Amino acid sequence: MLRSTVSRFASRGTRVVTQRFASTKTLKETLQEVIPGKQEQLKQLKSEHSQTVIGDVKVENIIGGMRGLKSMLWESSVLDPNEGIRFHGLSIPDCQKQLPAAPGGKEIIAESMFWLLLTGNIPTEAETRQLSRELAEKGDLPTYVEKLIDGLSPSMHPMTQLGIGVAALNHDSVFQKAYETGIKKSDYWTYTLEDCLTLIARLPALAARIYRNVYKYGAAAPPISKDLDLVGNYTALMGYGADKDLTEYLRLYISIHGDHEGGNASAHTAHLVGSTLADPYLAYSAALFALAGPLHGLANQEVLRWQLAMQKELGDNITHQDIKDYLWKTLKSGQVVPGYGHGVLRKSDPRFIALQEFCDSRPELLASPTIQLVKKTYEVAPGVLTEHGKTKNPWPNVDATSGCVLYHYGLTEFKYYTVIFGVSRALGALTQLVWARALGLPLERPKSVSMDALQDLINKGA
Ligand code: CMX
Repeated sequence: MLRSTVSRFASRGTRVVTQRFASTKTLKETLQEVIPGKQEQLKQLKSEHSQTVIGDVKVENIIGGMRGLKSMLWESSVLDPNEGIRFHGLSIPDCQKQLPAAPGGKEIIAESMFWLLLTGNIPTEAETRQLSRELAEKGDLPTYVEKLIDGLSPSMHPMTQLGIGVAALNHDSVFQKAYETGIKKSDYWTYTLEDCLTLIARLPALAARIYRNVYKYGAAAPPISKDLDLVGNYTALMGYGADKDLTEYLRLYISIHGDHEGGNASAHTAHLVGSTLADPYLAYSAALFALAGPLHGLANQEVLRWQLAMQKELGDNITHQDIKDYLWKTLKSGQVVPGYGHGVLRKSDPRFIALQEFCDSRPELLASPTIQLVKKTYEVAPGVLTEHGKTKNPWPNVDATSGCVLYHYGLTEFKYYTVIFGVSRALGALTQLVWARALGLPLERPKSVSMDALQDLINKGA
């Protein structure tokens, strides 16, 4: 049974009527129940342990990009170097078993992952459907953003366009407007949550519009369907709605790539910018520009570029020795092998493994020359990178395969791949933004030192 509620945060006079499944709690109501416990936990940590020492700061932390330095709170996930990511303690296989899928689908969907990240609870089927519906109802882009995006040059990188579009959406930020009118600190999170939901809801329409403008001569997209989940709508808006396998792949990819604790460049940027009380649109657009760097989110397009160049140079029937030689050629020319290595992980990335298992369950993917090359490279690259001796982690990360599967499915425009990552990472980065406001986390402001100041500290034996 459905009943209707009108969101009190409906922006710009638009009445957003959310269909609610009777007896089902909304995401906000669930979160409201969880917040007091976490606030109490933080209060206790502050009052009882503020001065407890949990580690040292070494010179290598300061000059080495703060690797390994435990210096920020991040509630939704923790990354273990050997086990990989866990979302509120759940591994990717746990999530695959427990989180609701789309009707008729098998893979995790963004809504169930977002619910888990935000509340720490597994949503029911009905809660997941209700959230899908709420997002679909909020998913249309305002006309001013459509016009802005349509006015950008198709030759501008899709990630630049995505960042611009997300920043422009802040025109309707309910947090910003409420802040201007003077709201209580304890209410920050409710307005932030409303903005985060609207932003997640609008990302598919924005990202798909960019895709159509850049690659399909601005062809019109179908309307958002109230009966589809977020990713179902995203593929439909891009023009791939009929491809059920691609949609299932993207559901999995977008869910498991949504959060990777807080220190990675995009998540950390969202947290840093959000800590100034910038609204979620501004915080997440900043994160997207961090994601656009080749050592981070752009790696998925780089992997494919590298693989295709290898395929072109080596032709058919590529042997392990051919790949070995090609890897050495890459390394000797001073380049990194894209898709391998990681700032924290020290084993094969479980996200890589989950995507490989998706391929293993589909004969047509196993027969794809691109996927076969990913598999063969995996058999050779860790040995070569170990012999090369530089990287601390010779194993593949998620990007070693993510773009190659998209390529097989006909989504061949690899400059677009990081945009899909950008749709995904919103799940984790925006979750933390809500929690940062609910917990009243302060403005981030670490101490920097010059090399002379560092030398002085060393001399003093500090
Ligand atoms: N190929 C060649 N050299 C590599 C390498 C790779 N795949 N990975 C690391 N190295 C090198 C580093 O460049 C560094 O060299 P220098 O000492 O000359 O600077 C050295 O090995 C040590 O690096 P590290 O401590 O093992 O790794 P970092 O934490 O510095 O970097 C990462 C991590 C991901 C940037 C790096 O492994 C890399 O550039 N990989 C390829 C790009 C890639 O796949 N990025 C996707 C990351 C996934 C994500 O964003 O989530």
